[in-house]
Amino acid sequence: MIGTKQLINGNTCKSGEEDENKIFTVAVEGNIGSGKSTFLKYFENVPGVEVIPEPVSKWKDVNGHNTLDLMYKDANRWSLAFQSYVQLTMMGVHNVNCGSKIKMMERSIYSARYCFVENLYKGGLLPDVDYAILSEFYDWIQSNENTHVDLIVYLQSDPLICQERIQMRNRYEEKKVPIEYLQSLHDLHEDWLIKKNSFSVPAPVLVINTNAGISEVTKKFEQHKSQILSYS
Ligand code: D5M
Ligand code: MG
Repeated sequence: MIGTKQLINGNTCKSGEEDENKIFTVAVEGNIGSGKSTFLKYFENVPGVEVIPEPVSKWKDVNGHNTLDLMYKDANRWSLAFQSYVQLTMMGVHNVNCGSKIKMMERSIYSARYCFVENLYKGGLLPDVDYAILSEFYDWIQSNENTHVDLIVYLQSDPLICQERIQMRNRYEEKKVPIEYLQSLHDLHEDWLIKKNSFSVPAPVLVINTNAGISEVTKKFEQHKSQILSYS
């Protein structure tokens, strides 16, 4: 039956239409500064594709509080709040029924849990109890919500190159992101999506190396376009 479903974060989405009007969902994964925005910008104007960026603007204004900034400034204190909100807002993105044939989302609830939460925990920035709460929340979402993904596009990039790009774009919150943070996030992406030795991979993975400059990387996106569209 088709109806409107009210989500926990206040958004609404159509429910029950999935089989009749199947959307092909692509999650674009990669380190900070790996070229996700460039990739999404490239696909933004492709007919039949709806691009959904990460809900960063929500993270930066939770009733006036910039939780992304708080997390970068004092991860020990703010990671649980921040990651809870990331899971909530990401669940909202998974639930969006955009009405187009292909939905391309920036990251997913999977990378939030398997890369970012894991990184904080391994780095000693997330106490055992906070990690347990986030894991239980994540497991509940997996059992009760639809977070289906059909394809993962993994933008693979050297952490040093990511760092250069982060410095170039000069986002206020990311001023002090150390190379060690990018390296361990990179390793977690590689373990999950390339070596496949950490967490389950929810969809086939298409790997695009994005170490090169923007024009060469854009050419690669162009080359992969028909391949990605043909999956849907
Ligand atoms: O990601 C935008 C910014 O948000 C960047 O500083 C990384 C940060 N981010 C995204 N997801 C998470 C989670 N789950 N935890 C911590 N930080 C996160 P960008 O890579 O620029 O698209
Ligand atoms: Mg981004």
